[in-house]
Amino acid sequence: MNYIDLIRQSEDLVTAGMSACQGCGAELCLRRVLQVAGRNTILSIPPGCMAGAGVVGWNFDNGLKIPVHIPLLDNTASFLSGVTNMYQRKNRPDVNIIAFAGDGATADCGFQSLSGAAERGEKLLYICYDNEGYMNTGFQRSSTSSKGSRTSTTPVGKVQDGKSQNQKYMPLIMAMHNVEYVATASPSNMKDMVDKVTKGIQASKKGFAYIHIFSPCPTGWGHETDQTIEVARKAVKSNFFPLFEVEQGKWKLLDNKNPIPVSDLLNLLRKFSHLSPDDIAQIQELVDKRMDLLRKLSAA
Ligand SMILES: Cc1ncc(C[n+]2csc(CCOP(=O)(O)OP(=O)(O)O)c2C)c(N)n1
Ligand code: SF4
Ligand SMILES: [Mg+2]
Repeated sequence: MNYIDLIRQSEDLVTAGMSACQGCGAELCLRRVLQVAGRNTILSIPPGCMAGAGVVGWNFDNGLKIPVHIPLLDNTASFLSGVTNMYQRKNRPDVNIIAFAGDGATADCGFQSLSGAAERGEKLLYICYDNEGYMNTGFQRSSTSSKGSRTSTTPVGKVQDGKSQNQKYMPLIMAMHNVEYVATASPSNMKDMVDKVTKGIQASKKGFAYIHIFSPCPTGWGHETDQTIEVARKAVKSNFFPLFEVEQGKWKLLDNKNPIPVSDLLNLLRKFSHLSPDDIAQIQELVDKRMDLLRKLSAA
């Protein structure tokens, strides 16, 4: 089925009443993931905005139309390892086992259980929605917050100028686990995302699959709620968030030969409004170096 028909015909598995902020990138991506996955799915969402927004269910007011469980912040991948093993034993490989976890739950608190499940080749799809911070608890920095980000724990003032460390680049770390499938995706390139989620689900029948989604957060990043897709698009077009996939060791990179300057993206976000031209030049250099590395890996 082509992309438009798939989205047009598939059921929205999120009930009314979900309370994510207006313009939330993660909410849009969650809906699309579930439209691709369908009803025969078990989802795990650790504490974070997507759990807090009510998708795991509040009273009988809202929730999902499929089984969904909220594990701890640090054990999503090990929790789902048990679930998928149970379904393999019951000879039910048809059930899609999917995690939808924030960057804090993925790159920080849950990193150990994620890395272990990936190395063991557990048959599941782990999706990280990366809004670059602990948004649900008040916009604290995480290890994926970009250098220079203004967050509630890396403020801008006399002592500090936003986050001073570089971002931990999870997609490459996961690719180096040599799992069945790794991809990055963005809501600005929805057809690409839908294709990758489809492939990720197929790969999860054979082993571990990981997708890292760029998830603009208007409330935490400081952009208008109707700019979410524009932010995501500029992140891709500037190579700030490169789109690639690694399928059984085979790399495919969406190469931007003529990227826009990274300042076109940074200027949209109030979390970067304090940056000097020098700071922006440093971020540009980081972005260019990472893209060069990805080009080399995908050419090898
Ligand atoms: C071990 C532990 N520490 C702290 C918390 C409190 N907590 C709940 S949600 C959350 C933020 C999670 O951030 P992330 O995974 O990036 O998801 P987001 O809120 O950004 O969607 C935190 C710190 C917790 N639930 N468990
Ligand atoms: S704080 Fe950000 S990630 Fe969380 S619900 Fe609001 S827009 Fe979405
Ligand atoms: Mg987060």
